This record gives sequence, structure tokens and C-alpha cells, in this order.
Amino acid sequence: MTKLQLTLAIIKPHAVKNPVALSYIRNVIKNTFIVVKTKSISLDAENAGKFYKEHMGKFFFNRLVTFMASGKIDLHIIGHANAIELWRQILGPTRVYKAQYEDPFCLRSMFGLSDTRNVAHGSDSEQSAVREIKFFFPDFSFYDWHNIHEEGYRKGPVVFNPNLFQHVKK
Ligand code: FUP
Repeated sequence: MTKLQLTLAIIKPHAVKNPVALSYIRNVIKNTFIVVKTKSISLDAENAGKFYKEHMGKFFFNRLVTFMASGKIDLHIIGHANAIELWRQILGPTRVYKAQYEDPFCLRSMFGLSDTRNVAHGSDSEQSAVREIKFFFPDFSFYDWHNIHEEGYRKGPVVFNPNLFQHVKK
């Protein structure tokens, strides 16, 4: 069985505030991926800017940073054999109007409000996933994940703990 790949999912503020969107997205996540860690935080503008530093200087940078600091965000480290690509496929295209045209049932089509308020984030490569997971979960050990935990999550049994919104080994 292929090893579990990890990616970071971020549910953005407008989706966290919308109970219908949030419960739909959470169901998709927990039914499709192994949820390894979950936390909810408020990001300040400084850290939002650091997270999106590759977009510094772009026309939408200030809007993006202000938006990401406008309310709570939910962070999930999620695992699947093809986690990075699969989560981005479930999200759909970055731009919501493009998403609605090309893929009407992706998350961004159904719950996106604009190119900035586009529901959720997904890491775009293994390298980004490592950087982004370390950014938000500095205590998460990739060494322990690969050497101790991954096999147990992959082979199971695992159960979903709705209070933690995490899968846990049985
Ligand atoms: P993605 O990898 O799908 O998150 O897309 P990008 O890295 O291109 O963009 C990162 C974030 O910038 C998007 F999630 C939202 C924001 N953005 C805008 O606000 N306006 C744009 O025109 C494009 C992106």
C-alpha cells in the first residue's frame, strides 16, 4: 500500500463563518482523508503576510492578508496516498468564476465568493506542504510521522474523534 502523503488544508474565514459550508467541507475532509491534526486559530496580518510571502507585491496581496486575518481559520494536516493533488482537485481552480464554469461541484464553485475568498487552501507540492505544516504546527515532527505514526494510520485501525476532528489510532 502506498505511503500516506501529507498536505495542509486551511479553511478560510468566510467558510469557517458559514455553518453550511463548514459542515459540508468537514464531511468531505473526514470522509476522504486521514485527519492527522486539526486546530483553529486567528491569524494576524503579520503572520498572514509571512505565510503568503511568495505573493508579496502582487495586486491582491494586501486584500489577501487582510482577509486571512479577518476571522478564525481552521487548519488540518490531512493524509492520503495522493493527498496534495486530491485535495487541490476537490478544491478546484483558484479563481471562483473559472471554477464555476469548469467544475460546478468543486468546493470553490459551491462556496467561493471571490478569487480571494476562495474557501480553502491546499499545499501545491511536497516542499510547500512541509513548509506550510511547519509554519502552523511547529511541534509536528516529520521524523516521527515517517518513522513511527504513518504506518499505523495507513494500516489502521483508526477511528474518527469528532471532538478533536482527528483520526486516532484505535
Ligand atoms: P492556490 O495555490 O490555488 O491557493 O492559488 P495561488 O497560489 O495562485 O493563490 C494564493 C491565494 O491568493 C489564493 F488562494 C487567493 C489569492 N488570490 C487572490 O486573492 N486573487 C487572485 O487573483 C489570485 C489569488
